[in-house]
Amino acid sequence: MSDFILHQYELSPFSEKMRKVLGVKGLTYHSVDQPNIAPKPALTPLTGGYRRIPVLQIGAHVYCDTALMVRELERRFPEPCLTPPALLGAAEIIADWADHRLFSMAAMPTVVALAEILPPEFFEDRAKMSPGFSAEGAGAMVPHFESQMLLAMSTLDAQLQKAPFLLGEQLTLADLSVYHVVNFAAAAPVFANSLAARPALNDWLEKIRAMDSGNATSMSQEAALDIARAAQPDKASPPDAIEDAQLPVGASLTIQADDYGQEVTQGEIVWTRENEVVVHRHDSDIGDILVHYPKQGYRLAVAS
Ligand SMILES: N[C@@H](CCC(=O)N[C@@H](CS)C(=O)NCC(=O)O)C(=O)O
Repeated sequence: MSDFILHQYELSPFSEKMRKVLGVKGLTYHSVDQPNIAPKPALTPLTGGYRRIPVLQIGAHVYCDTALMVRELERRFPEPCLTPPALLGAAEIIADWADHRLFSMAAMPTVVALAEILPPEFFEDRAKMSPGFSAEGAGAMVPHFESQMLLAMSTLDAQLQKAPFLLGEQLTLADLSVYHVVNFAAAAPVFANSLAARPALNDWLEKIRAMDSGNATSMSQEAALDIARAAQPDKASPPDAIEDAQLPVGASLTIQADDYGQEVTQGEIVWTRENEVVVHRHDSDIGDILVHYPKQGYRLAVAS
């Protein structure tokens, strides 16, 4: 029986990134369906506020942000390795570009194209979530993002004419991070047409679509919360924990994404790595939880 619980929803591109990472690793996991708009009453007791998807739960440990989840899975399951050490820095830089910049180009035109299958409150929810996004003005923002995304697709296609994967002969984190965005964007006719005209990009997309997505069994929200209630988090720091003078152990910390979905998690710092911070929180319903965040992409404020 697997210990991994992925809180996700089917249409979520970042969940698709994680499903493919779990597939590369050949892992079995539980999948818990969460809503695609706030509120998320069976998710936020685990995270303390963070509402983005996916979230990885392992007992009473909760991992926010796919960048951190990927590192955690590589650490726990080094074989098969998703990204060889010699390509890791380059792959993480491309992943950061894809998860933020490329995703921001693709998201608006794609959700506008998908409007009919989305809940009526979707645009209002995203307007609250993203500074600069207005529910009424969504349509007007489409042409600019569309043209930016088409340029990016052209660059990706040019690269993939030269090598089967973005960093050469083998699949890495760079591919899966770009893949989840292009795969989602393909739902918009303008991007589907662009793919049809770019065989190298299209073949690469189909190749990754055909790859394994791990072995998922569905789990109810309540069962996942029960697992958190029954588990005790492990507060021991790992061998590569560091002393970060800016983030002293025991201090009260607030954590907030620096882009969109800025709900705050607050807790006491338990340990930190170079690019990870772990806080302890007590939830009145589910008890003690350790929430893990990457440092990159998050505003960290210690209470003075
Ligand atoms: N940087 C985050 C981004 C996650 C993200 O933007 N997820 C989208 C869904 S794919 C989201 O949470 N949208 C709002 C929602 O689903 O409520 C990560 O890598 O996990």
